[in-house]
Amino acid sequence: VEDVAGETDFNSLTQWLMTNTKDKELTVLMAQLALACKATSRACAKAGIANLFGMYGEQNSSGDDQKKLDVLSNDIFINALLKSGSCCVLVSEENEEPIIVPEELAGRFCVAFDPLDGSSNIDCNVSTGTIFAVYERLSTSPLGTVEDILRTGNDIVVAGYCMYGAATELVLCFKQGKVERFALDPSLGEFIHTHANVRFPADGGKKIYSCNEGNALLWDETCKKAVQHFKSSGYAARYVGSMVSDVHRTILYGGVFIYPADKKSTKGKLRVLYEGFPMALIVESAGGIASTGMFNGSVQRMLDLVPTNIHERCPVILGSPRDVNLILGMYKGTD
Ligand code: AHM
Ligand code: MG
Repeated sequence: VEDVAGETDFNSLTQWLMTNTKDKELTVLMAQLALACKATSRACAKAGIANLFGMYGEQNSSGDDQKKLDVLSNDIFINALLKSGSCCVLVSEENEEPIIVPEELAGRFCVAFDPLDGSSNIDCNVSTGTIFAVYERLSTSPLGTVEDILRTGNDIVVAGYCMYGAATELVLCFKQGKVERFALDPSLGEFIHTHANVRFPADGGKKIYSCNEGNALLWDETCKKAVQHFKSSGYAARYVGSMVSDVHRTILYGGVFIYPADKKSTKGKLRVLYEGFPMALIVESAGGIASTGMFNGSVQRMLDLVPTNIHERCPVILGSPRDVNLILGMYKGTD
């Protein structure tokens, strides 16, 4: 039968998960994560009408002021993950302490997540996103422990992000797998598989550098030099200020995203467990590079870090090999 509008030839996320994941507990977990993304997408879309813009009135684990949507999306993710029966430890940007799931609800997986990243963009209706990393627990005790999640990024089972933009998009990457894109069809309420095996443009793609250049005076000399190089080589500057959007564009168009350490924030701003690691796994799986740049005396592959604190930060340099290697070469003194 001819598919006139191209609207009957599609696969849902549910179909994709059940076909590609043999692990039932993980499939249920992923379905609950997708449900939480849909609920968060709906909350963002109706925020102006439902009086969900603005401050909640408390500070989160890092002393950041919490917005109403930060709190709501955090509740959505925690409830969905607890209900999955698949999790034993949850780490959220919005909770100072890890959540150890009670035995009667507990399963094999640990999830670190930032429920609504890009908080500064919430109230002006610019894109935000959710970022998450799933680990399988190591311990055999009745309850999960924080050690089950304080592990290198190489142990991640699934990494993903959901972007609440002009369209809501879920991007998933299973360990040693490919990067897959799903778009939310709001009328169906379903994520539809739109792109398989997403890869960086082969030639490095568009010449784009993405960073908060307002901090440039605080950067180290190499970072300043690298950005100066991009500017004098015809690169365009693009910076949304939401990591999900900036990384999504970097993967699809090419270029480089940088959030370096600086004189004030000596470990950078972004968090290892629920910002750096999941994005690093997705970027590497799409053929890119994710590094810390010079950090604690050496240039490190991001996924090799071993966090000792659930809210630990690290500098981030990620993107197409063409551009990331140029910066890393400068750090290593070869350029
Ligand atoms: P948040 O978790 O408080 O939202 O902060 C993380 C966000 C990232 O999405 C983004 O890459 C970065 O902070 C932007 O920071 P800045 O406003 O300093 O440029
Ligand atoms: Mg964040």
